[in-house]
Amino acid sequence: DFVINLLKHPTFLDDTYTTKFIDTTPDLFSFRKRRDRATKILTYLADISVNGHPETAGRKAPPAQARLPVPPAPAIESGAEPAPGTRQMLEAQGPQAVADWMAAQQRLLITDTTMRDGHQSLLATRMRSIDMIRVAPSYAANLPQLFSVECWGGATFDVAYRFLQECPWQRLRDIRKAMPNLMTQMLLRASNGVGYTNYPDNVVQAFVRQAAETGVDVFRVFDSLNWVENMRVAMDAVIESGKICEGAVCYTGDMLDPERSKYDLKYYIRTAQDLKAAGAHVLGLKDMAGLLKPAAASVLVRALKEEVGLPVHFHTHDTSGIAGATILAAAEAGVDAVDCAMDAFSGGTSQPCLGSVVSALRGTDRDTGLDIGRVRQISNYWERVRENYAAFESGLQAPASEVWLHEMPGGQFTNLKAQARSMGLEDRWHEVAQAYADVNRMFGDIVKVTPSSKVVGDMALMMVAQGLTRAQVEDPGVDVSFPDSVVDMMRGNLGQPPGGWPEAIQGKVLKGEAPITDRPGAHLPPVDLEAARAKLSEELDGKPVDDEDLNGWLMYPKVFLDYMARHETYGPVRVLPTRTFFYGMEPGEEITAEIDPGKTLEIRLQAIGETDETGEVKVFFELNGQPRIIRVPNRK
Ligand code: BTN
Ligand code: 3PY
Ligand code: ZN
Repeated sequence: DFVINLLKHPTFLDDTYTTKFIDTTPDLFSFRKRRDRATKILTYLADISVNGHPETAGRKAPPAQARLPVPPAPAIESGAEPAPGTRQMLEAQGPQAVADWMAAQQRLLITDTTMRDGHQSLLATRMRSIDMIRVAPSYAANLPQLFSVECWGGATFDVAYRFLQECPWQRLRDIRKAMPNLMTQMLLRASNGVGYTNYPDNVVQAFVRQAAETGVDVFRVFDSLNWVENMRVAMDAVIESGKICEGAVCYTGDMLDPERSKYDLKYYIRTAQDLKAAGAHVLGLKDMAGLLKPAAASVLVRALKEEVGLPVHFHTHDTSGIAGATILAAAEAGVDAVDCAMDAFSGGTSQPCLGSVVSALRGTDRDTGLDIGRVRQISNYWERVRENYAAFESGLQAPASEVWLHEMPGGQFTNLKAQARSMGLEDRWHEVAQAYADVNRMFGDIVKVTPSSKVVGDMALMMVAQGLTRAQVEDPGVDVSFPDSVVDMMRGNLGQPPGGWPEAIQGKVLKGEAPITDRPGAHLPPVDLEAARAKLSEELDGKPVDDEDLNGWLMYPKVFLDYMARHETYGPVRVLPTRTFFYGMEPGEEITAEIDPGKTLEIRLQAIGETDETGEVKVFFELNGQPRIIRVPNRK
């Protein structure tokens, strides 16, 4: 009876809800499930091979020689545990002990951002999980001295569902498992979670709880207007989870410029003290656009260390080309940890070059203790990986001092450029940059980071597209139809900037409507989580809904449901090599894909047939030696 019931269980009858179930229930009825998932993957391969992938159409293709990247061999005996790292310290002693340990280190601690901000800033966030998970054991074995690996959050969450057809929670779980000695780190947009809008408090709390449970150790929490008041819910939830709460102050403006006195040294010290009072274990100094100059870094880091007393973790972007100097200045001034990206994913709008920082500090009193040879091997792997994402390269060809004009976050740069391209404004990029700067001043000189940066970007694109100047937008006599995101921000729904919104522009945008000035979350009723689970289950034809999926849906309802619908058709395409995922297969080509640990599919595409009168194409495969024919529509 038990077996019959299990077989009739919707999870079995309909194997779309596979990944976690399979991971936690090895071998149960695996024959049927494997076959069905394999058919779905063949359907995906047939479709992409015939029609191409919508995301890479018309874009630069990878070089012909781009191979399946091979990670460096772990420098430990096979089966041996990697050397204990920060993760063991956190597990055994808790977050305060890790913070105290940080502050006591003489060496400069390093966070590797390649798996999150690196590709977010260089490749529009398009890196797939398989390319991360395959190298994670090499990180664990070869670089156990790393402080943490930033590999989750920010824009990676929705992009995984939306464009990569994979589950972000599974990515986190797999990385965590493959890298058991290193702390994982995520970027959390405080009350905006990993989205672009304020969520109800209990949704933020549930999300943090789940992220901690699935595998995040360090939460870098920031608010897009530096409003500490709006960070407490998220910070409290992190503290409650027993993980490390890194409260971040975002750096903007030019601290040593008397003309930008809104964001002066006092402002940063005060905000950092507020973050400490709110319970931060570590202070994040988040320079999302790469605006902090070396001289200012010396002053700021020294003052933060002396007057706040928390360990300081510095994050910057190398858009200007000079951020390496800022890191060295911060190191000299006593910063505790810095973010770098592996060489092949560094520079430009990404983080400064990890190997170069390691080399520059070698033999000094801030020597990082990392093995440069092993860093190079891992970077060589990333170099191969990056080649497969040629379609998503759209960044800077050279350093750009223009960053001090527009102050755009590195993570926004490639995205805004792509948005400009889709509006036919690509060759007017420098006008977009100037408009972005104008909008910032018009809004009162604000912190620009997700989501406030997106609002500024929306407004700038609209002004360039419509040929509107700042003076015209501010002129009460000129009728302007503002983007929805601007209206929402002026209503107070992203919170309050220091000094509030400029009244004239706020009044024009809101047309007399009264804004809120307290916390947006205070106006959002809590979500009944169990009712939400039941509703989602109904949307999914009765499938059981676990906490990870529930949290994904609460954050991104439509994106999540679209992902689930495609998963139903195409199965676990996350197991495909990246080149195959984006370009399909050529006749005669053979690939292997590990569908479950130790169980591989050998797939050969034999031939692609003619399109028949119904518009369908037969694609001929061999799957583990057996012929299989898949019919897909020809949409070309
Ligand atoms: C997306 O861009 O919407 C996500 C990628 C998956 C889209 C699938 S790929 C095969 C099929 N062909 C399309 O044009 N869309 C789907
Ligand atoms: C994000 O929120 O995704 C960022 O990278 C902000 O810097
Ligand atoms: Zn960043």
